[in-house]
Amino acid sequence: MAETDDLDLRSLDDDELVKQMQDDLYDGLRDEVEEGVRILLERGWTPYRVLTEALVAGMTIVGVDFRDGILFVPEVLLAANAMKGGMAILRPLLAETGAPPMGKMVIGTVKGDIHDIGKNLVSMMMEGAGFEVIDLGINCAVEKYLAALEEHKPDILGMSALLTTTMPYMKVVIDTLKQKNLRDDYIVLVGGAPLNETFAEAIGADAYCRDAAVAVETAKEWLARRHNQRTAAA
Ligand code: B1M
Repeated sequence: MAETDDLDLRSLDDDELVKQMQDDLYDGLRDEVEEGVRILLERGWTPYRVLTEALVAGMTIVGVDFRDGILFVPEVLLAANAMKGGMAILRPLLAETGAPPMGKMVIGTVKGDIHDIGKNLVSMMMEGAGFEVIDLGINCAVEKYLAALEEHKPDILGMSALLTTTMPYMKVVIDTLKQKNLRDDYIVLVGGAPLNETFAEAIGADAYCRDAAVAVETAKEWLARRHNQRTAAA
């Protein structure tokens, strides 16, 4: 990818800068990615636009080359670190609504899976939309989800999985909720690149969320639905 030594990012127009940031993300250059994020924000870009058009799009390129054996785990870790640097700048801006909480969500990446970038994005976007989010992190066993549900009493349980080998664990969690007669107490939303709607339905989740923006919309929709059901039943 491109050399960035001595390159003044401020001299680039928006399109060039975004392309350069994607190259820098690919090369794991955290400082440069952070600077790019700051410049785009200064130029009036919304945090969401910076997130999707510069960072997420950059990570998609990394994903393709990882899949094709061009990049390996150490390089992808560096790219992930650069992505997190950019996200850390955007997080407070996305969360800056000041509105009372719309609802509460517990979210975690399932057992056996350490991918957390997508989950972190969902958490950020949900916080930005006014939800209180309890993030359990990665590699979450069913006991961890259950303890958090008991402690925080959220409206929503969110689960993330990025591996075809770990996505079936979501069913373990949902089946355990059913066994304990707790399933109907929560809206269960699932997401992650290898999932789809058919899978979500098959494991008994309420909905599959393609991306973080869809997660926010779906959460709002299901909360409204629950609210209406409860009002009708009262
Ligand atoms: Co991994 N990895 N990885 N990896 N990695 C994938 C997932 C893979 C598809 C790459 C590939 O081959 N193309 C592949 C999985 C193949 C498969 O399962 N069929 C893979 C593999 C094989 C592996 C290892 C096994 C590699 C190895 O060790 N040989 C290993 C597994 C480790 C483990 O988990 N046990 C591994 C390790 C890693 C790194 C540690 C190097 C790193 C993770 C760093 C981190 O997360 N902190 C990494 C990365 C970065 C990736 C790719 C390149 C990028 C993932 C990502 O962050 N995407 C990924 C390739 C890809 O997905 N294209 C890949 C960006 C993110 C914004 O998107 O996570 O999809 P995503 O999240 C989206 C939506 O899916 C949705 O919203 C998010 C935001 O819009 N969403 C939700 C996600 N979770 C949600 C939860 C919700 C709602 C929506 O709840 C309500």
